[in-house]
Amino acid sequence: MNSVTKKVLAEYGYSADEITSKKFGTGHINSTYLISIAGETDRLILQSINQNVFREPLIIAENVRLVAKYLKDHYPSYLFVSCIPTIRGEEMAFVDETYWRLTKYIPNSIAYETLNDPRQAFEAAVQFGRLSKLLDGFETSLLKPSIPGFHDLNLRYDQFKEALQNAHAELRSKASVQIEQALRHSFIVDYFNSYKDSPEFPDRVMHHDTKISNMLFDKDTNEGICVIDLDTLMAGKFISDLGDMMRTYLCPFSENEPDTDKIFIRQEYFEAIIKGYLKEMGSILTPIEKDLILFSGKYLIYMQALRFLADYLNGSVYYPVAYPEQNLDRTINQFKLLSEFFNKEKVLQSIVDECLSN
Ligand code: ADP
Ligand code: GN1
Ligand code: MG
Repeated sequence: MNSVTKKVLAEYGYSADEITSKKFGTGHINSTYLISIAGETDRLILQSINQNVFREPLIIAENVRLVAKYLKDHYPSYLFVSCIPTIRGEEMAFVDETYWRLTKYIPNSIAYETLNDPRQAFEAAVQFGRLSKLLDGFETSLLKPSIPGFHDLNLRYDQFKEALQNAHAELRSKASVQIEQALRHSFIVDYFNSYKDSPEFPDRVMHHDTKISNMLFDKDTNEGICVIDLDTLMAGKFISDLGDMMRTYLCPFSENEPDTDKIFIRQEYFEAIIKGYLKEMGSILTPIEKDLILFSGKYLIYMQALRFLADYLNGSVYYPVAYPEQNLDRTINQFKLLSEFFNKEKVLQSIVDECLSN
């Protein structure tokens, strides 16, 4: 174990000779370690917070603390993975200029990278929907944005335009087709703006990162256990969570797949997402929100394409890349997914209508 993790665990009262740690998970943002303690069966998850992304990590800690308290008071049996306090009672440990958090490792759990059964999509949609539903009575304005404007499509579009202006000519030229696609789809931003201030399109508590690796499943029964990765738990529109599920569950291959022939929409997964999400959220979504169910997929896929493209044009400073063109390949992947989504729009809307009428 390296000396920093030793120092961090000392903040939680553990001495170096009783712990072993190993790197864990595949997230883009934070570093995660699985910690075992000699003589104990319960294990722990230790994570350093990426401060280039989260400028004020204590905002995350405070948001999670407020939500954990609300859930404990109102729904005591709900499993919510909150931070274990340090021996000084702090939500996060601050060691060598970095914030760390410790949580319980959920035993017998597994997180998947891709889905191979629509039931996984259903379970995940139920779990993410349940979180927002249980927090329907929570005052959303108490939560501070851990990343300001995180899912604001206007901001993401402006950031893309800025990246375009500042990009090296070579990157601009390599991405010329995708830049044109990004500009051509700006009607998605306009469509969002025509609804964004409607009182029937309220802010709700959103997870904001509903990809399948942020859900824990029971290894034996494959039932959803709980959601994890609460860094972006904050106020937002319901299209964020529902849309990111569509973005990441519908295609059998992830955003990292460079072969666009493999990118297509699995209708049965779409139906599973809608059924699972409506099972929880169906009773509280407003009529306008229900009208925007299909739009949520377009919104999120387009936003992620803009984010990958902007990062490519910026020289890949945000998303880690395994090779120089990876963010361009991810952009190409997301635009292919978006075009598949538009191609299937009618049949997808009919699935939504049918689910809403049941
Ligand atoms: P990142 O922000 O880097 O995506 P996550 O919080 O999603 O970090 O954690 C990365 C991975 O670690 C998850 O996909 C999951 O496999 C595992 N993990 C995280 N927290 C837990 C936990 N409490 N119990 C079990 N596994 C966990
Ligand atoms: C990042 O942390 P991770 O890998 O779950 C990103 C998401 C993107 C996702 C794309 C804070 O999520 O918004 O959708 O990558 N998180 C942040 O894979 O930017
Ligand atoms: Mg994650």
